[in-house]
Amino acid sequence: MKTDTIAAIATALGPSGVAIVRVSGPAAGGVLRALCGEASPEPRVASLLAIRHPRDGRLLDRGLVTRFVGPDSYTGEDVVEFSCHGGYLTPRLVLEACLAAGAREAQPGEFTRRAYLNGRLDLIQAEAVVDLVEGRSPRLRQAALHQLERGLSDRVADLRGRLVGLEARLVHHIDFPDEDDQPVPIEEIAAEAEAVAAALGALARTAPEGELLREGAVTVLAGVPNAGKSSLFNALLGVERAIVTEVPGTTRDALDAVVSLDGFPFRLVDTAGLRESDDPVERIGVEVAGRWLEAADVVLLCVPARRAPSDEERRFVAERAEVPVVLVRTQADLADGVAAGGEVPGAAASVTVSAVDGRGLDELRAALPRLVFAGLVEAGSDAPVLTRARQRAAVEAAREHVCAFARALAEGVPADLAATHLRPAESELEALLGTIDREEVLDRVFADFCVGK
Ligand SMILES: Nc1nc2c(ncn2[C@@H]2O[C@H](COP(=O)(O)OP(=O)(O)OP(=O)(O)O)[C@@H](O)[C@H]2O)c(=O)[nH]1
Ligand SMILES: [Mg+2]
Repeated sequence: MKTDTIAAIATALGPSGVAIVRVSGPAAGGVLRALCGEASPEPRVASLLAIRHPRDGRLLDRGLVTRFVGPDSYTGEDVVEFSCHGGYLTPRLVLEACLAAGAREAQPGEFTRRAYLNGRLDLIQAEAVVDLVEGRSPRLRQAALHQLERGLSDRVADLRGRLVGLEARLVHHIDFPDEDDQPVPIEEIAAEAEAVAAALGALARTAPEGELLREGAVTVLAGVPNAGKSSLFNALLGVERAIVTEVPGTTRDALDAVVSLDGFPFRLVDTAGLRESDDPVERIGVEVAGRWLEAADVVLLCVPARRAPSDEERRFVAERAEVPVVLVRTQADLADGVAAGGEVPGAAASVTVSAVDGRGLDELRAALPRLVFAGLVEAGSDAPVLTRARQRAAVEAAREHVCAFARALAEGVPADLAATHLRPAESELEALLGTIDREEVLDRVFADFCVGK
């Protein structure tokens, strides 16, 4: 198939010092000549050149132009990058000039897709590009950079290699099943299979927290009216987003905003105070709060410090065994910092805070990452993390196949039959890396991209 030449503005549109228009494909050199004349700059050296429209030769801008000769480029093809002035008009004009010179406008993610198809990146790295470009939390950035540096790819490739090794060691058993003196005892093969399954399991267990890095942990502030939810929401955000009044039932609609705590993303949701109400608007607010509570990754149950938690509040905690509920004793400045009523069974943590003098807020900020991202906090920033459902599904499927293989060996199934579980495990990991193409997988991966990447 003949590839065409694509072009796009690779930087965000708007006033900026510099914008980059990127061109990739066999005609990139021709586009460069059409815009900048015959003197072709040395590869990988930025040259200050006049950029002109190919039709009428009018000056569009003067900028740094760099050409890359495939395969030594981002996409693996011939690439030209025009660094022109930013803003609303100049980059658009330079792009139009590239199109007039024979390029066509790139689809979202098309540069990275070409990089993948030309073997410059694997699929995990391609996904990491999206997270690096779009992610807003420092820990997601770290995970994405680690993936881009092949941290996860190397781990996956290593596990796949061990599966291939298992297959190789089985060959002797398959060819000479009845020999007593096997070069590798079957128990040793089974033990290695168990070890690979365990490593896959450990990787899969990073996924729930890894996926939350991309989405933000839904952190719902709940409690009776006037418990101080909106005040706490504002204090954690550092801006007065939510309306605060002494009137119970102030908050109706849920408000949400993302904050970064110790680099981890939390999507704070301020909700209407939980109570029975005759006011239809407030009733809807309470219903909305209920829906957010169902979606919560962690709940901050706000209870004023000056009184003991009520039976209802204790029940609220007891009924939510599946999500961590932090008991937040609010308005501590009104209670001399001493929370009345003590422990509530089932609470994941208890913190006494004041939105007025700020006490306890740092403790709460520190507690949340440890509760929601415990595994990632523990593992440190250099451990491979699965950040996408696609990655989790592949690793879990591979693990199941390896477990089936180990089970088959344990049950005395002949080696050649047991071995049939290994190929599918390998191919799950290959599809994860993208070493075998599955068109629909590619479409899904690259659907997330913006134009110019
Ligand atoms: N002294 C003191 N007052 C607080 C504190 N937090 C909230 N308040 C006051 O308590 C009242 C209720 O605070 P809100 O933050 O609106 O409470 P809420 O839980 O959002 O209330 P609803 O939206 O009605 O459910 C307001 O008068 C606040 O000024 C605090 O830490 N110290
Ligand atoms: Mg409120």
